[in-house]
Amino acid sequence: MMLIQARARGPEKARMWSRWVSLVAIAAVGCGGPAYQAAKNGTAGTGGTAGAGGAGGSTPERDAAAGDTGEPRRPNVLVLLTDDQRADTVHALGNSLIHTPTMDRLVRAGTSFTQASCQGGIVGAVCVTSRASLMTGRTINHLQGAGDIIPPEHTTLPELLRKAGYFTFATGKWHNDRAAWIRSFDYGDNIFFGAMHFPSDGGHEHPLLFHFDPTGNYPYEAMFHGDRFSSVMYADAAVDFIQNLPAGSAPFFAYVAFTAPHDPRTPPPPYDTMYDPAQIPLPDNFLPEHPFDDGEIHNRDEDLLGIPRDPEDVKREIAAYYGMISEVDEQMGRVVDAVEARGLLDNTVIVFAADNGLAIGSHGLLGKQNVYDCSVRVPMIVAGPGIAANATSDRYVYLADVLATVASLLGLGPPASSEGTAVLGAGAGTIRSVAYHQYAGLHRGIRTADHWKLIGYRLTDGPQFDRLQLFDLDVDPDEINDLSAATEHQSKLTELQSVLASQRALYEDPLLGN
Ligand SMILES: [Ca+2]
Repeated sequence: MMLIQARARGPEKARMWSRWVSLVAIAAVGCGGPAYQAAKNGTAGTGGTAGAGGAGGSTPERDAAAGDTGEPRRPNVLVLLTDDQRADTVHALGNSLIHTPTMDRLVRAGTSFTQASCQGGIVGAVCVTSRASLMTGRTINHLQGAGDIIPPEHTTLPELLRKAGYFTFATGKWHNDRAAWIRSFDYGDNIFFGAMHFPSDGGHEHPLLFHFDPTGNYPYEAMFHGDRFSSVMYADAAVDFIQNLPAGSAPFFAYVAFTAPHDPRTPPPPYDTMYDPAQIPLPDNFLPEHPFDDGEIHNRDEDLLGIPRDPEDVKREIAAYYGMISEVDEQMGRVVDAVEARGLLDNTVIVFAADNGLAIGSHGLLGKQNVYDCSVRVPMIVAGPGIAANATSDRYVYLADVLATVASLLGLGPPASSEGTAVLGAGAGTIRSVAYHQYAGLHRGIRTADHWKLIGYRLTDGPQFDRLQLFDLDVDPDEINDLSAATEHQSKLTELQSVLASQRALYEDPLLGN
């Protein structure tokens, strides 16, 4: 049901510009920080304040260099986040079927982390946990609850940058509490506070959004239905923000959180017919149903198709999913182009990632409520000044590492609450050799440096795992052949059970058992 009519495009844009200018003025009075003063005065930031993390923050030299001397200054940061995008859906990273020219451009421009992942989910809404982890750099069991609320003591990346003099902007999905959004961002537009664009709420075609509210109240009555596809609404807001940046303003942090390719998978033309379901191959690990009840066989995501899965239905879902990805790729491209058009591309760090993957036919599953690679691995590319171009890394990087990595690239110290590892820049640390994943109270998994994977399923109330799966990812990257019962692999199984126990202890799994 359309609750509120979409607003006209022209007046909306004019209103945005006036709000942005007003906000800069309000913020300048309220904070007096160099970013706001610089934005207000139309000059680059000077004076400087220490970064929130102290070490590595602004220095007089750095800030002097940020003046009108033509010298390089601290880079802008653009985060492009997609929703439920599997790691294997980028053309330049090996998917010959899919069309992703913008993601491919980022692959060529930066470093792709081909084994990046979220750590999993506390509840079915995996997005909540993964986004809280991305924003705060905290590991899965060190969030508040499932991450629904990001408490003030968990400093977010935009909070860190705000304190370092950045002007922070957001558009798109925020699946955590509004107070954390308000703490994090100076400005935003076409803001979606929610989980997904339910068809009954207008779907992707008419997403329920907010304009920026300087009072921070965001009353229900202010919500409006967008009149363009969700990705277009978010790209429009980001492009407008970038195009209207005052000349010489403070560096910006822009968080563009698309809701595609999350279902409902309803790509608009021409993306709705871009992929012919008849030409879509089933994934190698397709199954009509999961080999056993993993405790999560029925939930909203899994019930989108009946069991057993009909191969033709799965092909149609994948075709629509790919259409959604190509559509959001085009909108991402508009944002990158806007940065380039302002002459800022050479001094902007771009992070592209997704919050989690999706099974969509793999293993007989459709959703992300599991710890198979299809669901925990995500695309992650970082491009920008000083970052190796057209490079790949197969290290086990988490979304929780993004905060420390961006801070490292900017010469900032991460906040004390961050637990991630910087994987690029001057502050880069040693990247872990084991990746740990968990889902709710049910699934626990590890991937090891020698490319083995162990998953434990806790399907009863006892402390022990009721079922194990062992995969040799070198020869079986699709996790098809469970070797846990193979006689020749019992020593490996025992070894990995010990590693899994150590990882559960390291990340303080609240369900510690075996
Ligand atoms: Ca998601």
